[in-house]
Amino acid sequence: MNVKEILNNLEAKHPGEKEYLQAVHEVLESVETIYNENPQYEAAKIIERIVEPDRILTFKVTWIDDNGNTQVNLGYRIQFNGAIGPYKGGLRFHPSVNLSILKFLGFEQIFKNALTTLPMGGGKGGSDFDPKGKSDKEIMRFCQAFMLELWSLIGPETDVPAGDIGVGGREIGFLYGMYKKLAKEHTGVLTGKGLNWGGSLVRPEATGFGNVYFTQEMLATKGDTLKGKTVAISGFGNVAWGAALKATELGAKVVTISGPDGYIFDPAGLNAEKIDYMLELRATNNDIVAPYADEFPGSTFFAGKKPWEQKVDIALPCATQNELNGDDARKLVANGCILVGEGANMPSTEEAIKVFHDNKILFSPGKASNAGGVATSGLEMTQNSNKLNWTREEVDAKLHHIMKEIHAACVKYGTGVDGYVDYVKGANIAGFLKVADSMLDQGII
Ligand code: NDP
Ligand code: 2IT
Repeated sequence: MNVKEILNNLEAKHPGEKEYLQAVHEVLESVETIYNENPQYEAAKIIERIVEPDRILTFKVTWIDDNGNTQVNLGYRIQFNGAIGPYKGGLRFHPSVNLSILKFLGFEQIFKNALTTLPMGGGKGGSDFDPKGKSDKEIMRFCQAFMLELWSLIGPETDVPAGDIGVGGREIGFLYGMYKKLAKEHTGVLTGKGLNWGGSLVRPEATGFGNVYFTQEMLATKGDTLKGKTVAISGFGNVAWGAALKATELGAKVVTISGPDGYIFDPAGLNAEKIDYMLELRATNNDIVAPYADEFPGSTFFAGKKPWEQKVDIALPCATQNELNGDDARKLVANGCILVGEGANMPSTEEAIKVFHDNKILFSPGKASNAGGVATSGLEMTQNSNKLNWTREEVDAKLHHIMKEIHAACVKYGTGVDGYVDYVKGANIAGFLKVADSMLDQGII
């Protein structure tokens, strides 16, 4: 069957799963030529097998809130593809979570993890639980109830979850505590752990740092650097924080952050104090950035707007999927933006990516430029199995090296005849080849 037929069948089989179909469409479009040139993939039905998860686990999570009321949420873990290592990927707690969103994230994770050079398969999970406004005790009870269902399905050599939207160090702590109580062992079953009990230095910063290291590599292909560049960042969570820290350290001026309520424009640029404040805002569990404007005079809050309307050199979308559409992309390009580096997963719509490619600006897809998070999770797994801790410098150097390797892989498979690098194509082909060839080696299973 050719790629178009496979896609049509998939659309018929999973109608309405729009994020999942969007992610699959992008990858299959990139690998179509390679697939057509290598009949062994069609013979082993590699694409039909790679687009469907190995298994999807769904469960009910019941817990008691602070008022004594019973609450019911849905929990999921998708073990998508284990060809190159244990299933690996984050958990997302957000009211929007559904099967389509987790399938898109799990599918992307397969290729992202393959690009890291480390042995990790692809997985994702989460719940429609809304952390907004919840007390610490409620978060703890929910995490414990979630792990009560999940624990028997995961393990350090089987499936290793981590954080994503709504799941950070606090949640990983509560999840780990319950896993340990049930399994009666300390293992590297989760990553993003606290430093005192098996976590890795640099993991909290890793996704944002990696995104900026990848940005540096892209700029270097044009003989350029971050110094003096104006940067728009969206989001104000874990990834946005790490990206703001590293970009600022390297001499760029970060002029925006955003939340679901709107965005902040701060022409003076973020500094250490403002970046710390960003963390405080996030920790309130309220998901609003508006208070920043009162705290730091000279900055302005634009309610209900996105940062992409500002004139900047570089845009780093670090919030959520499909947050940057065709109109936003046209505004960025018209204002002279030279680079868009995705920190979030699939933040740009297909139309936006087309605008970036048509205008030949530097554009990196999340599966390449945000891979530093899961790569450092992989480094945490290695430290756990060796029962040792690396220094900050050691982890950071390994992360930096991995981001350079991912960039090189994108350039290898994505450079066109005119020299323009299509990083989407490069990342998808490099990731696909590693996973597809591993599947061939292991037979029809
Ligand atoms: P966080 O929970 O720390 O922060 C994300 C926050 O952004 C959410 O609370 C959300 O608020 C907010 N947000 C949602 N929509 C918008 C919007 N349109 N504009 C601005 N803010 C918005 O999550 P992370 O920083 O961990 O994740 C951010 C992105 O990075 C996600 O796409 C994630 O999949 C990706 N990622 C994360 C990695 C990690 O290691 N944490 C690794 C690689 C990728 P609300 O809840 O109100 O919607
Ligand atoms: O999207 C991602 O790569 C993550 N949320 C991190 C996954 C991980 O296992 O560290």
